[in-house]
Amino acid sequence: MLKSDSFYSPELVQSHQITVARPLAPDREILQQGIDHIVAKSWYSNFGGLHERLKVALQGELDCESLLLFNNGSQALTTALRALDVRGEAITTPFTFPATPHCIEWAGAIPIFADIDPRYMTLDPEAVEAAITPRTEAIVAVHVYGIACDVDALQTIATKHGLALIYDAAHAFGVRVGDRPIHSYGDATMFSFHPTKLFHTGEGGGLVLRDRKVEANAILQRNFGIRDEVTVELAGSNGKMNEMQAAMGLAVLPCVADERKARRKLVEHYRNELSDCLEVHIPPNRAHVSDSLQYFPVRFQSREIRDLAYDVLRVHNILARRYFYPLCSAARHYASRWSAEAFPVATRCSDEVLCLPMHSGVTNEASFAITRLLKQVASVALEAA
Ligand code: T4K
Repeated sequence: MLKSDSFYSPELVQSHQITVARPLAPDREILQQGIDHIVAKSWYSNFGGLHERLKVALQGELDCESLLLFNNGSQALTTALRALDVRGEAITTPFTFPATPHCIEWAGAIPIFADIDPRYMTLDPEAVEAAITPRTEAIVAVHVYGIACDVDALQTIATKHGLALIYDAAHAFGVRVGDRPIHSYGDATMFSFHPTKLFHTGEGGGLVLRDRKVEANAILQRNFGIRDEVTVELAGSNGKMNEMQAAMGLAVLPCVADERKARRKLVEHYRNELSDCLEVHIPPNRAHVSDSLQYFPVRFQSREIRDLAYDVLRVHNILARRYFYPLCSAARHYASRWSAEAFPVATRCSDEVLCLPMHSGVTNEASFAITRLLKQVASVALEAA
């Protein structure tokens, strides 16, 4: 087996770690103003002025009439499931961050994994339909890497079987399908505002709900079920975004446009340099879906070559990540219910994908080192095959 050491090129070693993600730095002046506001008002959480300002700003940015802010994306997703009263089985993808199935469990429902589409890596509608039982109540689909799911096919299935359709759009901030924003599909869409995301609030999340009654329930769920000083309607959780998070969001939002520009340039570099390297496959996005610029996944022909590429980059101080390996269905908590062979397509994706560093901190030098090293791995791996 090829060893990463044999690819060692001292001149390509980066002087500092190039990580898969780097949080977008806030505008320091706006952040300071936010902190001053919080201290002056002595208002730190529970829907203060900054929370309201961020909500309005994000509604404009994301093109939605109503958006609920949360302390993280996982709370937002769990709240969506609770507000839609999903307690039975919820069909989801094993090719995701563990938060997705965990949220289903936190809401008191049962995650049922189904296989994914080989081209786009999102839930395969046929596999979803095959997984439906009398206990199925929801589909929880993930726009993985910001690649939109087959939204029309999933909606058809959800409507036919009377299921709630919930989207985990943790990776899909600002994505549009044609002229429609991504959250205009399904009953609920969750966004993550974790610092590894294009837009962030330190930790945070957003939730868009189609139905105003469901939204009213989600608002209660987010704040202990409290309606007013003397009325507690239900056993809600604490999902509130606090004022420091909102201050961060207000200071990060104006920087997103420049970050997008830098990421587009990086994507162009990756694409130009890797397009003639057939052993490094760049997964396509669906037609008419805008690029989330969140992750840059590439696929290799086997787990061995992918892991070699991962190791070779590491040796050069470049920390690409194997999102999402291993599959959620293989995690100890879920593995007893699912055989390793149950999801052949997801298994292949999980074995073959490597997410390259994707942020404005990737210098020209680093981006050239990344593509040069990947091409070397690919050509040697090809010879060895
Ligand atoms: N659904 C999906 C599909 C998701 O991907 C996620 C989260 C969720 C739901 C849940 O949303 P949240 O509840 O988190 O809002 C990271 C993130 O922590 C996680 O939010 C994200 N997905 C996942 C894909 O990536 P890890 O375990 O890989 O994080 P970590 O600590 O290894 O960080 C990754 C890289 O980012 C590091 O190499 C360094 C860099 N980094 C990270 C942090 C936190 C920084 O440079 N600065 C930082 O502050 O999960």
